[in-house]
Amino acid sequence: MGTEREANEKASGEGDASQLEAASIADVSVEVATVDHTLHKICRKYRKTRRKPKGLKRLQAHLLSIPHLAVIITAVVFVVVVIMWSLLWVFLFRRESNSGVYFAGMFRVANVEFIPEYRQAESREFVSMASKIQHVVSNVFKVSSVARLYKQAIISDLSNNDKGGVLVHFWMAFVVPQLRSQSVCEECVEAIFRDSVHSSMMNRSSVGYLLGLPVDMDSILINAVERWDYSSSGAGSQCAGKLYASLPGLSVPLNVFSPWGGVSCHVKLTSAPGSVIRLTVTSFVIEPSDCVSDGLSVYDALLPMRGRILHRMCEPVSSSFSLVSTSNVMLLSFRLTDGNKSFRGHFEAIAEEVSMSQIETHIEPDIIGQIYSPFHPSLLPPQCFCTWKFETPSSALGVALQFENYVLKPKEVNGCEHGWWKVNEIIFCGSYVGHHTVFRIADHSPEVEFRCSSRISAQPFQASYSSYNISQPCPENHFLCSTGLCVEKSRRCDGLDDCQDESDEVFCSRPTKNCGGNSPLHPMFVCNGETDCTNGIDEINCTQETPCSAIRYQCNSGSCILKKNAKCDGILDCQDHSDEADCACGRPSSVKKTGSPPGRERIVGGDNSVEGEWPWQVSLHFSGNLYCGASVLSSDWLVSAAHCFSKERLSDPRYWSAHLGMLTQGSAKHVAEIQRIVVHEYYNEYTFDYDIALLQLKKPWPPSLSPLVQPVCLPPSSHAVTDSHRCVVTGWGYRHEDDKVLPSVLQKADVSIVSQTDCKKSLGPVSSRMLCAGVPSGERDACRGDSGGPLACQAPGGGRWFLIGIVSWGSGCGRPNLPGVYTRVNKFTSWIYSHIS
Ligand code: 4AZ
Repeated sequence: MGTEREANEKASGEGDASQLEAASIADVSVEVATVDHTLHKICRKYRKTRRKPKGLKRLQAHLLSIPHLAVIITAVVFVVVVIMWSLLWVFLFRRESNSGVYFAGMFRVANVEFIPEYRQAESREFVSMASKIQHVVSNVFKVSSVARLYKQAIISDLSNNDKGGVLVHFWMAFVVPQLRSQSVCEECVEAIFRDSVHSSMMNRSSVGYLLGLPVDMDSILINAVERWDYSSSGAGSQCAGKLYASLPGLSVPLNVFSPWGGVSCHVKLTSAPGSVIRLTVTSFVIEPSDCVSDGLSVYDALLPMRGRILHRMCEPVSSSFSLVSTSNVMLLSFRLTDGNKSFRGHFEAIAEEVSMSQIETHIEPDIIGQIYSPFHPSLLPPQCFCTWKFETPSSALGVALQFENYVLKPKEVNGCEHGWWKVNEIIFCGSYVGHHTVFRIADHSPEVEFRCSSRISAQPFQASYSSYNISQPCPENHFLCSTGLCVEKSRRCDGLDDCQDESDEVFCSRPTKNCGGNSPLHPMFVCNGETDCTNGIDEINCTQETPCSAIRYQCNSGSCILKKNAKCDGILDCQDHSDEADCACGRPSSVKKTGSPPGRERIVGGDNSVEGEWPWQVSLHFSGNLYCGASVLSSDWLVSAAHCFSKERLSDPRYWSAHLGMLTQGSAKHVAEIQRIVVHEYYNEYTFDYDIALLQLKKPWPPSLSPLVQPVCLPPSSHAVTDSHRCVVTGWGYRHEDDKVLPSVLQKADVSIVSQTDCKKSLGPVSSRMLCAGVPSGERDACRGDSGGPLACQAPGGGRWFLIGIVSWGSGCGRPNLPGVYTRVNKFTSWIYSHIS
């Protein structure tokens, strides 16, 4: 047991440790030592000992006689075998049966005055206080149920905050036989420490006394950490830095380079109590990698505690942004592999922001002002608070808040994940969306309270406010959308998503085919590839240039044509021919009709597929077991559902493998490792909105796998699926809702697209990013295990297959009038291209 510095010195030799700690503070620049020098020393020593002493020559001749030689060889072999066996036992078997389990923790020692010397781990004051605290922590665990497994506690830092006393940051290590690894779980270790404090609490305060040390029960936090984190800041550290921002607003530069080799590095930032830290990232040059090899994790603590993560950067950053801590400490934990990797930025101490604004709005609704999230434009910290009090000039006028990409919805049973709002005592939850929304408050002097509620830093927001007429929120002849936007009444049921959530396009009567009339033909029939009017006027002039909208095909040149399904249909429609470029997709190899006979139940109500029938189908395995489906988009990208990766271990690409070109489980033509998982930033785990994720393979699959492995075509946003398309859902998921055994052969089931109106009627909260498909009887459907897999549709006449949906959710499987819900892929075309191209 010792302080962090002592532990470092013991492990790496005294000279080495001091060298390592000499890393510059403001400019943490890292160089990896070479072994050349050590090798030269060994060679010189070896040369010196090589000359033989003369008197030994006769003895040598005697020993080299045959009988003696045999005995010597036997003895040497025996000694070597014994040594090898011992080494094997020590390094393999012992290591395999025992493993280290590590924790980082913090607590507050109350009633002790913080002195500035505590900031220096070398100071006498720090060493004395740290050893006292260590003794206390060790004492707790040495008399606990895990005493025999407890190895050591290291006090790494002492800091102070505005609560008074001294905040203790510490590491703990346990050596645990693998069979007993459960006995030192995170909750168990924290409970042991809490119980000790609790049993020594005297009055009603939260402070308990451990060997006379006053510990604040409410401040205790212990998290399990990776061995990597423990050694990065302790014995094995290649780079460590501690920086202190003493003056508010004074910017301290912070640059980290790894020009010559890989580095893991912890940089600790602190500022005066009562302030918070703003870190500005100017640039971060790394390989995009899911933070497995390159990355930066920023913590709202001085040790890498999982519960206190503020932000993770796994991709390069080229445009500057900033983030804010919730107290006066912050930790930057870098992982940088070999190569020219660098971080540039600065940090500063800033005042905590508790804002309260009084805002008066004007009569004219078009006069607007702005409100901003706390610390705007910095990312929102996990804790913040802000109040706005509005006052309109008349009781007939309410307040309208227009957000760019944020929406307020009444709070339901689940907690609020992205902002907690109280508007005149009613609670709303905020979430991020990809469009504008307007939130109207029908009161002339409302009070609006906002609290941050994200687990990690969240996107900032801003809203424009204006007054509006409570009795008539929208101008005359306008329709009020669910997003709060007002659109002209004539735009209702016109086939265009004017409300941005399709609320103007649901509950519409089926449009009439006005083939000969004076009023324009409904856009649903125009240039959808099928002749809806007998006179054919719905399919004329389809390739002539026209103003762009979401339902018109956009050529690479930027110009748009009316033809919705122009992409890869074998006809050159765009003048630049871009509609027929990149069309090596969606064409299965010739299919032998050997699937199971109709009527035999598979998927839910599906049939066996045949080899090469769905060459984009991927089986995604988590820790070796089928977990989800996916579809091939290119030689190194797959697309799947975000909900497959939403929990902690599930988001780690190292646990996943992608099985390609497979018909029967276990017979993949290719198994690929995953480099990176990109989950949509607006994915909502309660509503399953934005349920889409991209997976990048470590290596592209070999072209020789074609045609058994092939991409599916990505639909442009204009893509229209009509009743004459054939849509098929495929996967290795369950064949019945309560089945226990998965099928081994890939299943396929033909389903029909269900209208958004009918789907909302049967399933309720179906967003415009979702699409429903099934059959009225429910006999054909996707189920658990199919998630993330494709719903592919083919135009009549044997065109290419497009990825129209991704299996997302449903109410059970195969139930009548409850279709399956899929992610509506054409809403994500540009999001997908922004990542994969
Ligand atoms: C699931 O749990 C799931 N019937 C997938 C699809 C459907 C239901 C559940 C649709 O992965």
